[in-house]
Amino acid sequence: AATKSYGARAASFSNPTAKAILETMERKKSNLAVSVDVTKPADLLAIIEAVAPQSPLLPSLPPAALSPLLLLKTHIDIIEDFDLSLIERLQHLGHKYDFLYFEDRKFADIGNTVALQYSAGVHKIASWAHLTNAHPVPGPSIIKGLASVGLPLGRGLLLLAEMSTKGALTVGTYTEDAVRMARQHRDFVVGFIAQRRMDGVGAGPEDNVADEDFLILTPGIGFEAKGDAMGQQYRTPREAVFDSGCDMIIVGRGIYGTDPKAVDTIAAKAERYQSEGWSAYLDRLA
Ligand code: UP6
Repeated sequence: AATKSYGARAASFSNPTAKAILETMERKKSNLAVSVDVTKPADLLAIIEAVAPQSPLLPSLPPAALSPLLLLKTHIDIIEDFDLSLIERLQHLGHKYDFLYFEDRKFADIGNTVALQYSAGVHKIASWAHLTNAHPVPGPSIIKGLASVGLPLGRGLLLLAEMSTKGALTVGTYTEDAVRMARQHRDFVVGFIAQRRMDGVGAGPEDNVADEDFLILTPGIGFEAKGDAMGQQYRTPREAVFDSGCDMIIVGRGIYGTDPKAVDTIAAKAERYQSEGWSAYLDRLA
Protein backbone atom coordinates (compact mmCIF):
# COMPACT_ATOMS: atom_id res chain seq x y z
CA ALA A 1 0.00 0.00 0.00
CA ALA A 2 2.88 2.39 0.72
CA THR A 3 3.78 2.60 -2.96
CA LYS A 4 0.22 3.01 -4.30
CA SER A 5 -1.40 6.41 -4.76
CA TYR A 6 -4.02 7.55 -2.29
CA GLY A 7 -6.58 7.70 -5.08
CA ALA A 8 -5.87 4.15 -6.24
CA ARG A 9 -6.11 2.87 -2.66
CA ALA A 10 -9.71 4.10 -2.27
CA ALA A 11 -10.79 0.93 -4.11
CA SER A 12 -9.22 -1.30 -1.41
CA PHE A 13 -11.72 -0.09 1.18
CA SER A 14 -15.39 -0.96 1.53
CA ASN A 15 -15.86 1.67 4.25
CA PRO A 16 -17.27 4.94 2.81
CA THR A 17 -15.30 7.15 5.20
CA ALA A 18 -11.99 5.55 4.19
CA LYS A 19 -12.89 6.01 0.54
CA ALA A 20 -13.87 9.65 1.10
CA ILE A 21 -10.63 10.37 2.95
CA LEU A 22 -8.42 8.86 0.26
CA GLU A 23 -10.34 10.56 -2.55
CA THR A 24 -10.15 13.90 -0.74
CA MET A 25 -6.39 13.46 -0.23
CA GLU A 26 -5.94 12.88 -3.94
CA ARG A 27 -8.23 15.77 -4.93
CA LYS A 28 -6.65 18.29 -2.57
CA LYS A 29 -3.10 17.04 -2.80
CA SER A 30 -2.89 17.09 0.96
CA ASN A 31 -2.09 14.56 3.65
CA LEU A 32 -2.47 17.08 6.46
CA ALA A 33 -4.84 16.66 9.38
CA VAL A 34 -4.94 19.73 11.58
CA SER A 35 -5.42 19.09 15.27
CA VAL A 36 -6.95 22.06 17.03
CA ASP A 37 -6.72 21.77 20.80
CA VAL A 38 -8.19 25.09 21.85
CA THR A 39 -10.95 25.65 24.36
CA LYS A 40 -12.81 28.62 22.86
CA PRO A 41 -15.19 28.08 19.93
CA ALA A 42 -14.12 31.41 18.39
CA ASP A 43 -10.47 30.32 18.38
CA LEU A 44 -11.37 26.98 16.81
CA LEU A 45 -13.29 28.70 14.00
CA ALA A 46 -10.56 31.31 13.49
CA ILE A 47 -7.87 28.64 13.15
CA ILE A 48 -9.95 26.74 10.59
CA GLU A 49 -10.47 29.92 8.56
CA ALA A 50 -6.73 30.57 8.77
CA VAL A 51 -5.57 27.13 7.63
CA ALA A 52 -8.30 26.71 5.04
CA PRO A 53 -7.51 29.33 2.36
CA GLN A 54 -5.84 28.49 -0.83
CA SER A 55 -2.62 26.69 -1.32
CA PRO A 56 -0.15 27.76 -4.01
CA LEU A 57 0.34 24.11 -4.94
CA LEU A 58 -2.75 23.94 -7.09
CA PRO A 59 -3.63 27.31 -8.57
CA SER A 60 -5.88 25.79 -11.22
CA LEU A 61 -8.41 24.15 -8.90
CA PRO A 62 -11.65 25.70 -7.62
CA PRO A 63 -11.46 27.38 -4.18
CA ALA A 64 -12.92 24.51 -2.16
CA ALA A 65 -10.20 22.18 -3.36
CA LEU A 66 -7.40 24.54 -2.47
CA SER A 67 -7.41 24.27 1.29
CA PRO A 68 -4.46 22.33 2.75
CA LEU A 69 -6.85 21.17 5.47
CA LEU A 70 -7.94 17.64 4.70
CA LEU A 71 -9.20 16.46 8.05
CA LEU A 72 -10.04 18.52 11.13
CA LYS A 73 -9.11 16.68 14.32
CA THR A 74 -11.02 17.84 17.36
CA HIS A 75 -11.16 17.14 21.09
CA ILE A 76 -14.72 18.37 21.28
CA ASP A 77 -14.84 17.81 25.07
CA ILE A 78 -12.34 20.62 25.73
CA ILE A 79 -14.61 23.23 24.12
CA GLU A 80 -16.14 25.61 26.64
CA ASP A 81 -19.86 26.36 26.47
CA PHE A 82 -20.39 23.71 23.80
CA ASP A 83 -23.68 23.46 22.00
CA LEU A 84 -24.66 21.78 18.78
CA SER A 85 -24.77 25.07 16.86
CA LEU A 86 -20.97 24.90 16.87
CA ILE A 87 -21.21 21.62 14.96
CA GLU A 88 -23.46 23.31 12.41
CA ARG A 89 -20.84 26.02 11.95
CA LEU A 90 -18.10 23.41 11.58
CA GLN A 91 -20.19 21.57 9.01
CA HIS A 92 -20.67 24.77 7.07
CA LEU A 93 -16.89 25.25 6.99
CA GLY A 94 -16.40 21.62 6.02
CA HIS A 95 -18.61 22.10 2.96
CA LYS A 96 -17.00 25.40 2.09
CA TYR A 97 -13.42 24.13 2.32
CA ASP A 98 -13.93 20.44 1.54
CA PHE A 99 -12.64 18.77 4.69
CA LEU A 100 -13.77 15.91 6.94
CA TYR A 101 -14.00 15.57 10.73
CA PHE A 102 -12.07 13.31 13.07
CA GLU A 103 -13.11 13.38 16.73
CA ASP A 104 -10.07 12.18 18.68
CA ARG A 105 -12.22 10.67 21.42
CA LYS A 106 -9.94 7.73 22.29
CA PHE A 107 -12.78 5.53 23.54
CA ALA A 108 -11.61 2.92 26.05
CA ASP A 109 -14.62 1.33 27.81
CA ILE A 110 -16.92 -1.69 27.45
CA GLY A 111 -18.98 -1.97 24.28
CA ASN A 112 -22.29 -0.86 25.79
CA THR A 113 -20.75 2.25 27.35
CA VAL A 114 -18.79 3.36 24.30
CA ALA A 115 -21.89 2.97 22.12
CA LEU A 116 -23.65 5.47 24.42
CA GLN A 117 -20.64 7.80 24.59
CA TYR A 118 -20.39 7.75 20.80
CA SER A 119 -24.09 8.33 20.03
CA ALA A 120 -25.48 10.35 22.93
CA GLY A 121 -24.56 12.87 25.62
CA VAL A 122 -23.77 16.49 24.86
CA HIS A 123 -21.59 15.90 21.82
CA LYS A 124 -23.42 13.23 19.76
CA ILE A 125 -20.10 12.41 18.11
CA ALA A 126 -21.40 9.79 15.68
CA SER A 127 -23.85 12.28 14.19
CA TRP A 128 -21.07 14.48 12.77
CA ALA A 129 -17.58 12.92 13.04
CA HIS A 130 -16.64 10.85 9.99
CA LEU A 131 -13.82 9.28 11.93
CA THR A 132 -13.16 8.54 15.58
CA ASN A 133 -10.70 6.34 17.44
CA ALA A 134 -10.47 3.84 20.27
CA HIS A 135 -7.89 2.19 22.47
CA PRO A 136 -7.82 -1.57 21.86
CA VAL A 137 -7.33 -2.23 25.58
CA PRO A 138 -10.88 -3.57 26.28
CA GLY A 139 -10.56 -6.11 23.44
CA PRO A 140 -12.80 -6.67 20.36
CA SER A 141 -16.00 -5.72 22.22
CA ILE A 142 -15.07 -2.06 21.93
CA ILE A 143 -15.20 -2.35 18.14
CA LYS A 144 -18.51 -4.17 18.33
CA GLY A 145 -20.01 -1.45 20.55
CA LEU A 146 -18.83 1.43 18.37
CA ALA A 147 -19.72 -0.34 15.12
CA SER A 148 -23.30 -0.82 16.32
CA VAL A 149 -23.62 2.98 16.14
CA GLY A 150 -21.11 4.01 13.49
CA LEU A 151 -21.38 1.37 10.80
CA PRO A 152 -24.99 2.16 9.79
CA LEU A 153 -23.93 5.81 9.47
CA GLY A 154 -20.96 4.99 7.26
CA ARG A 155 -18.45 6.11 9.89
CA GLY A 156 -14.92 4.79 10.30
CA LEU A 157 -12.79 3.84 13.29
CA LEU A 158 -9.06 3.97 13.96
CA LEU A 159 -7.44 1.90 16.69
CA LEU A 160 -4.55 3.36 18.65
CA ALA A 161 -1.86 0.82 17.84
CA GLU A 162 1.03 3.07 18.88
CA MET A 163 1.25 6.39 20.69
CA SER A 164 3.70 9.21 20.16
CA THR A 165 4.50 9.78 23.82
CA LYS A 166 7.67 8.87 25.64
CA GLY A 167 7.33 5.57 27.51
CA ALA A 168 4.04 4.59 25.80
CA LEU A 169 2.90 1.03 26.59
CA THR A 170 1.61 0.57 23.03
CA VAL A 171 4.50 -1.63 21.88
CA GLY A 172 5.27 -5.23 20.95
CA THR A 173 2.44 -7.72 21.30
CA TYR A 174 0.00 -4.98 22.31
CA THR A 175 0.46 -3.37 18.90
CA GLU A 176 0.28 -6.73 17.13
CA ASP A 177 -2.95 -7.63 18.96
CA ALA A 178 -4.42 -4.26 17.96
CA VAL A 179 -3.74 -5.05 14.31
CA ARG A 180 -5.21 -8.54 14.66
CA MET A 181 -8.36 -7.02 16.20
CA ALA A 182 -8.65 -4.58 13.31
CA ARG A 183 -8.18 -7.35 10.76
CA GLN A 184 -11.35 -9.04 12.05
CA HIS A 185 -13.43 -5.87 11.52
CA ARG A 186 -12.33 -4.40 8.20
CA ASP A 187 -15.78 -3.00 7.43
CA PHE A 188 -15.48 -0.48 10.27
CA VAL A 189 -11.82 -0.30 11.36
CA VAL A 190 -10.10 1.57 8.56
CA GLY A 191 -6.67 2.02 10.10
CA PHE A 192 -4.58 3.12 13.03
CA ILE A 193 -3.07 5.90 14.98
CA ALA A 194 0.51 4.67 14.74
CA GLN A 195 4.07 5.66 14.00
CA ARG A 196 4.63 3.33 11.03
CA ARG A 197 2.82 1.09 8.53
CA MET A 198 0.85 -1.78 10.04
CA ASP A 199 0.01 -3.84 6.93
CA GLY A 200 0.77 -7.48 7.74
CA VAL A 201 1.78 -6.83 11.36
CA GLY A 202 1.01 -9.82 13.63
CA ALA A 203 -0.39 -11.86 10.72
CA GLY A 204 -0.29 -15.65 10.83
CA PRO A 205 0.11 -18.04 7.89
CA GLU A 206 -3.69 -18.35 7.64
CA ASP A 207 -4.12 -14.59 7.10
CA ASN A 208 -4.16 -13.35 3.54
CA VAL A 209 -2.33 -10.06 3.97
CA ALA A 210 -0.59 -9.64 0.62
CA ASP A 211 -2.84 -6.70 -0.35
CA GLU A 212 -3.63 -5.49 3.15
CA ASP A 213 -4.16 -1.76 3.39
CA PHE A 214 -4.68 0.22 6.58
CA LEU A 215 -4.76 4.01 6.80
CA ILE A 216 -2.01 5.24 9.10
CA LEU A 217 -2.58 8.61 10.74
CA THR A 218 0.36 9.79 12.74
CA PRO A 219 0.48 12.45 15.46
CA GLY A 220 3.63 13.85 17.00
CA ILE A 221 4.68 15.94 13.99
CA GLY A 222 6.69 19.15 14.23
CA PHE A 223 9.56 20.89 12.49
CA GLU A 224 10.80 23.04 15.29
CA ALA A 225 10.42 21.23 18.61
CA LYS A 226 11.56 17.68 19.37
CA GLY A 227 8.86 17.38 22.03
CA ASP A 228 6.99 19.24 24.74
CA ALA A 229 7.26 19.36 28.55
CA MET A 230 4.65 16.59 28.95
CA GLY A 231 6.12 13.65 27.07
CA GLN A 232 5.07 14.44 23.50
CA GLN A 233 7.71 13.49 20.89
CA TYR A 234 7.90 15.03 17.41
CA ARG A 235 9.14 13.86 14.03
CA THR A 236 9.19 15.72 10.73
CA PRO A 237 6.62 15.03 7.99
CA ARG A 238 9.37 13.38 5.92
CA GLU A 239 10.35 11.01 8.73
CA ALA A 240 6.71 10.02 9.17
CA VAL A 241 5.59 9.76 5.54
CA PHE A 242 8.73 8.80 3.63
CA ASP A 243 10.81 6.89 6.20
CA SER A 244 7.95 5.23 8.12
CA GLY A 245 5.21 5.00 5.47
CA CYS A 246 2.51 6.86 7.41
CA ASP A 247 -0.36 8.18 5.29
CA MET A 248 -1.48 11.29 7.07
CA ILE A 249 0.35 13.70 9.36
CA ILE A 250 -1.53 15.17 12.30
CA VAL A 251 -0.20 18.57 13.26
CA GLY A 252 -1.41 20.70 16.15
CA ARG A 253 0.81 23.19 17.95
CA GLY A 254 3.33 23.05 15.10
CA ILE A 255 0.74 25.04 13.14
CA TYR A 256 -1.23 27.14 15.59
CA GLY A 257 1.53 27.55 18.19
CA THR A 258 0.54 29.26 21.38
CA ASP A 259 -1.17 32.26 19.84
CA PRO A 260 -4.36 31.35 17.98
CA LYS A 261 -4.66 34.99 16.89
CA ALA A 262 -1.48 34.87 14.79
CA VAL A 263 -3.46 34.04 11.68
CA ASP A 264 -0.75 34.93 9.14
CA THR A 265 1.82 32.58 10.57
CA ILE A 266 -0.83 29.85 10.94
CA ALA A 267 -1.61 29.89 7.22
CA ALA A 268 2.06 29.83 6.22
CA LYS A 269 2.83 27.01 8.63
CA ALA A 270 -0.10 24.91 7.46
CA GLU A 271 1.07 25.26 3.88
CA ARG A 272 4.60 24.28 4.84
CA TYR A 273 3.36 21.10 6.53
CA GLN A 274 1.12 20.34 3.57
CA SER A 275 3.84 20.79 0.99
CA GLU A 276 6.45 18.83 3.00
CA GLY A 277 3.96 16.06 3.69
CA TRP A 278 2.90 15.89 0.07
CA SER A 279 6.41 15.90 -1.36
CA ALA A 280 7.44 13.15 1.08
CA TYR A 281 4.48 11.13 -0.25
CA LEU A 282 5.40 11.76 -3.89
CA ASP A 283 8.97 10.65 -3.15
CA ARG A 284 7.61 7.53 -1.50
CA LEU A 285 5.61 6.68 -4.63
CA ALA A 286 8.65 7.22 -6.83
N1 UP6 B 1 -2.27 12.48 19.96
C1 UP6 B 1 -0.91 12.49 20.14
N2 UP6 B 1 -0.25 11.28 20.26
C2 UP6 B 1 -0.91 10.11 20.20
C3 UP6 B 1 -2.29 10.15 20.01
N3 UP6 B 1 -2.92 11.32 19.89
O1 UP6 B 1 -0.26 13.55 20.20
O2 UP6 B 1 -0.28 9.05 20.28
C4 UP6 B 1 -3.06 13.71 19.77
C5 UP6 B 1 -3.13 14.63 20.96
C6 UP6 B 1 -3.18 16.01 20.34
C7 UP6 B 1 -2.50 15.86 19.00
O3 UP6 B 1 -4.28 14.35 21.72
O4 UP6 B 1 -4.52 16.39 20.10
O5 UP6 B 1 -2.52 14.47 18.69
C8 UP6 B 1 -1.05 16.33 18.94
O6 UP6 B 1 -0.97 17.70 19.18
P1 UP6 B 1 0.38 18.52 18.99
O7 UP6 B 1 0.75 18.42 17.53
O8 UP6 B 1 0.01 19.91 19.40
O9 UP6 B 1 1.43 17.91 19.88
